[in-house]
Amino acid sequence: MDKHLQELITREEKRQENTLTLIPSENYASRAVREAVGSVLSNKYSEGYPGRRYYQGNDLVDEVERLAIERAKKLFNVPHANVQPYSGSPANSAVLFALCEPGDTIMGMELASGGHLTHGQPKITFSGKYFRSVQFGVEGDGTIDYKKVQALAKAEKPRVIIIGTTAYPLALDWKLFGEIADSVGAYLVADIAHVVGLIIGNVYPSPFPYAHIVTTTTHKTLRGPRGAMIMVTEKGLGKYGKLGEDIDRAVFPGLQGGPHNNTTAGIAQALFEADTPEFKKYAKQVVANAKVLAQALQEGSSLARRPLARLKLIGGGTESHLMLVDLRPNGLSGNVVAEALEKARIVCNKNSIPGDTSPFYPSGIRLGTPAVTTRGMGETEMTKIAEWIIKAVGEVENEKLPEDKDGKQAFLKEFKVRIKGNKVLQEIAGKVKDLCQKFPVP
Ligand code: DSN
Repeated sequence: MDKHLQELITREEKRQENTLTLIPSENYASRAVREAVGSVLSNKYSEGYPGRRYYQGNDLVDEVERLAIERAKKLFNVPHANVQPYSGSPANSAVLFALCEPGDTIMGMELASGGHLTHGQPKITFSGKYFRSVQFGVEGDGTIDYKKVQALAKAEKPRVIIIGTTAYPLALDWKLFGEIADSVGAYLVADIAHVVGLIIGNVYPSPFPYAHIVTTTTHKTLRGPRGAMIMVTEKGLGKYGKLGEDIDRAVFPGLQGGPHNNTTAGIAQALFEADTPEFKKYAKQVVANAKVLAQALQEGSSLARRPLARLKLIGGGTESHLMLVDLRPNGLSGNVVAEALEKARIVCNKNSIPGDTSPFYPSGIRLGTPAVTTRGMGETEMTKIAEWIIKAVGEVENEKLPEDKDGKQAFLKEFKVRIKGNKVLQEIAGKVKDLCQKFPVP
């Protein structure tokens, strides 16, 4: 391999080994998944679907794709699955193209309240530009008011209600969303990208009985390759018998060309791994770890400086794999805290909290436990990590981001250099490295 490229990949491998990944959408795929993704299947073109391809030489690719489809159908107990979408956004695009005409009304949860760009974010996304998007947010306490959702659906009569979370820590009431969709004749699309592994482990509510279509990425809590799936439920087929065919046609030839067969193989492998008692144990531990981390962050640490000894969490905690820290009581921005934590080898992401208007300069950080759980960490480690986070936040308690945009950029540039010399962050980084070495990346 080109030495420069080889070196970059090796350094990234070391970075992953020696840091704590707390980004809730990241995880470690098994060696078997990575081998499938790096296999010769990547060399083959296969436009079409198993048994009906536009190229010769696809008998084995057909078997691989059938394996992935059958495993998805069995694991989620659905009558139809498409494993070809390149990732989550293309999967959601395909669903909206299959169900709607341009200008039709779609309804979803705002990005700043924990939804996703593809759920109708206005102005800047296809889902907000090609469709008439209506959105709801969360209440002051960070929870969804389902009565307001019902009223919005009644007033706007959307053709599709698309629901899923990237930064909403609490469990969704899928039954209620199903009833709301049914009451206005809308399709309910559940985007379970973040929580799919938790649903497999029965530690998060399942939308399958209530939604018509379920989409998911395959690389988050599922621990597969970067890809996605679209599943049509019994209820979806009951509403419209040709829904599966319409979804398939929207994916290919509607939006995509040749499927990434190497990714399809990685999905088949990930579904094989997910259909095991070990996977269910991991899923349970992800949520148990998140609850401990959330509680410890809220209770605070004796190691931290006052008054920063506690952190405020949106929604008051978590019922999933993730939590959202509201840094407004600390007068801090997500940018400053995420940067400081990275210096301490704790990798998270700055994140909008409800009411934020700039996703690039938000008032929160998002933390999650899937990756550290995959490494084998448990409650004891979560308590330590919480102490380190609180201590690191304490180190930057006076670092206020200026109001104007140019000032913010200049401040962050200077801060990033200056923070390198912080002794406390260096000390935490050393402890994190020791912990990482005790829990190797699989
Ligand atoms: N980018 C993903 C996340 O981090 O949540 C959502 O698609």
